[in-house]
Amino acid sequence: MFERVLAMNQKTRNGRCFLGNLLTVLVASNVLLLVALSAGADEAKAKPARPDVLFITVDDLNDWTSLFDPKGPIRVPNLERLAQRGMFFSRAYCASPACNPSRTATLTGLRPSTTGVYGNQADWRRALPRRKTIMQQFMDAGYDVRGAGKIFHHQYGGAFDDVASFHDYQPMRPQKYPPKKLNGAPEYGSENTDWGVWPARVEDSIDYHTAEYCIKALQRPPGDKPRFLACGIYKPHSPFFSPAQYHKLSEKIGLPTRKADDWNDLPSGAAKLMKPKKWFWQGMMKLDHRKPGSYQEFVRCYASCAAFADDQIGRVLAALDKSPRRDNTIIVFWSDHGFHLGEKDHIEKFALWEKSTHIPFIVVAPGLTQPGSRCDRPIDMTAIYPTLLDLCSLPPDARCDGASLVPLLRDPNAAWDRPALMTYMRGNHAVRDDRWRYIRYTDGSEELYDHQADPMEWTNLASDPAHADTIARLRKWLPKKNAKPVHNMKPPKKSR
Ligand SMILES: [Ca+2]
Ligand SMILES: [Ca+2]
Repeated sequence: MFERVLAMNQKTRNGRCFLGNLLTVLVASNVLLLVALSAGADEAKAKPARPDVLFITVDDLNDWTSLFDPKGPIRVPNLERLAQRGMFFSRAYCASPACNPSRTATLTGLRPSTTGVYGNQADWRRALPRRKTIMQQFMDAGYDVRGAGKIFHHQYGGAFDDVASFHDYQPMRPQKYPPKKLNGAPEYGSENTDWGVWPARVEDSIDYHTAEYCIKALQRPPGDKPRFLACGIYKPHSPFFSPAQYHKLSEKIGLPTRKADDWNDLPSGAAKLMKPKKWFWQGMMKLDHRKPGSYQEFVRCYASCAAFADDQIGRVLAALDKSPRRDNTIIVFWSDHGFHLGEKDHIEKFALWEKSTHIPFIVVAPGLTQPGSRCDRPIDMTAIYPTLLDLCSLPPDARCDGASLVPLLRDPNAAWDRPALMTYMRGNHAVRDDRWRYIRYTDGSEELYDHQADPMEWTNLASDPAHADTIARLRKWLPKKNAKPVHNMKPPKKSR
């Protein structure tokens, strides 16, 4: 056609045909456009496609697992395999040892002390109406963003689920409870404070459906857009229910190591913050006295739930492995906080000690992380937001409280001056470096533990003058601002 038009133009050249000249201009500009387009395609070919992100979060999984120690009592083979694909962080900590403040801090990049989101009922979205979540940053950057399960804190049947953070989101299924408590202890806690074999079929569990959504999303043929997929696994959160096959895996598990008089050296701030929570431990001891073996069964059921969660994550990872985008997918795996199983006479999270704040955290960044690498630098989850922006070449966000981990992903021994920082309720903080845990409560009382000599945090050294310099050094990292607590969301009125 191009030649034909040129010939036509040749014929009419002497007649100064306006139409011919116009056509010549049009054709020439089309040629230029074609050349430009083909150059663009070459450039796109040369430039690697933007990576997908698989963002997996798990609820209340602590460090008593084979991920931290091959001999660890709770077996998590899929997480071990995941760690072999990228970098495992041995000293990763939550931003706060409760679901809502931890998830809000991780997903907005802002600490509880910056936002005032401290408790599980704190209405985070009302307090931060314009703050973009990490998912919204990826939506703005042209990603297809999907998610399922517990990504934000599950409050009042999903009232905190931020639908604006996803193009498509499948909420967590409601918990179905057995007709009566399985632990045979109606006096111990609520129906949520229960443990045992439930449901009979894996297909009837909450997390099976979350994993199914993610598997189907990974099976979709990749479109034009890169993909951000968030997978929120709910177990091992209470109630500690899982199908029978997972209980078999934890039949022989022992009990955590405890020190009988561990509370003797705790300061006033700890006693005030932790005393209301002591009910669970005291209740457990009474229950175990009345019904011997109850405590052991409680621990076994937590471990069974962790094995179940690991299995569901394994199914999602197997689907990724079958996807053509496998080698161009960044994987981030984290737990929202840890969990005490009786250490320090505490059963729950909601504490600034190691067991409630130490979490499993793995990053697989193709082309950056070395398979099977390990980083021992202390970090906390406010790092995820800036790290993902950095890894995917999205614009940095100056408001972020944390720093990008890319230097550590490149070299796990790179210089890293900042410790991990944790906050629980207003004015209570813990600072963790590679050796020490320093806790300061809102009344000014303190704890200091030397993890080199005392990994169980049995001996509080805060009043020992020999460690005054260490405390002064760590104290400098406490937040300067302690934002006022934001309003709690009111519970919906119960329908009759
Ligand atoms: Ca949690
Ligand atoms: Ca002690």
